[in-house]
Amino acid sequence: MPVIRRRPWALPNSAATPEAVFLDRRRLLAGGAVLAAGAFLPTAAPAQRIGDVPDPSAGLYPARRNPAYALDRPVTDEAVNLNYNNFYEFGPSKSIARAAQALKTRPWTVAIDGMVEAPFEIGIDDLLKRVTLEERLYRHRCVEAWSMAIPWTGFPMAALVALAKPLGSAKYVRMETFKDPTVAPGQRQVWYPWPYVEGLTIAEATNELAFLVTGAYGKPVAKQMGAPLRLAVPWKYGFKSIKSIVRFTFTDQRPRSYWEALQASEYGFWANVNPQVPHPRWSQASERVLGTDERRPTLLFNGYGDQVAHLYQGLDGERLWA
Ligand SMILES: Nc1nc2c(c(=O)[nH]1)N[C@H]1C(S)=C(S)[C@@H](COP(=O)(O)O)O[C@H]1N2
Ligand SMILES: [Mo]
Repeated sequence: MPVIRRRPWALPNSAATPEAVFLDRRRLLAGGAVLAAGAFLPTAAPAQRIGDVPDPSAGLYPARRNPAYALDRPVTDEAVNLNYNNFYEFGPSKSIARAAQALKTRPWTVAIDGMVEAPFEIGIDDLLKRVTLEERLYRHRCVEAWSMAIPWTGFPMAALVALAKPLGSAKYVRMETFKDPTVAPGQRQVWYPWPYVEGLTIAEATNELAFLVTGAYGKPVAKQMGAPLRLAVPWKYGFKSIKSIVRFTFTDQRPRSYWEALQASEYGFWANVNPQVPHPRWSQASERVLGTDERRPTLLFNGYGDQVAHLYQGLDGERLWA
């Protein structure tokens, strides 16, 4: 198996993502491990199996497409999406697809707690029985200035908030990814603030665009893309779209997210896409469209301003864009 090992400082610029560069710097400071940069990757979609058993949700796909969510560009090839991922639990490179196959997605329990009428836990397949799946075509814009367009399958996050029955005093929902260093080698790197955490206001979480993803490309979502349950909030930079969620906590305290804990000066709570507000280390004016040779101008709110701009009225004192 060809595993290419390079020293982080020997990475070609095209492979060294801004986030990875930052982390490599931390790793050097922390004493220097060797980065596995180019792992051997599957090129075809993984079969709809979980270990030795068929995925119990496979029969739910493909779901009916909701035509309200159309694209201004072609859908990104599935093979591109399956082989270029940010999922730091499995390593800091984009080539984590193979490592992510170690994630065990059944049984998978989701906890709903905090400021709710009554906290509960629910298995992913029971949750799938309580909601109606649909397909939506969404743009995805990473803070690193690349983008994809993805046919997600899932259900509106508003449906989960309705099941949770938050108290009137709850203002935010905090989401958490699994934590299991025995399957996720990245989680053995103790200087990262595991588990991965993200948060939204309740108004954001119940906006029609906030989508909980269980599938992509007409089948259960691949592990490297965040199986069995991830978020898609396409008007925000990609790091807000947390993968492999195990907990939703309703709270009146603004959650401190993983990237914010690592580097608050660069990654904040709101992280709405805005081409006119550069990242401290690079421009956000345009984006590299993965799977093409194209660079496209980036759109305000990633093109979703009609649906979400009203959420941010009166918040001018906040750092809304990074
Ligand atoms: N748990 C977890 N969720 C995560 C990440 C991660 O490292 N861990 N990376 C984020 C970032 S930076 C992006 S761009 C998207 C990438 O999703 P994709 O690999 O499906 O394109 O996932 C987001 N969700
Ligand atoms: Mo990202």
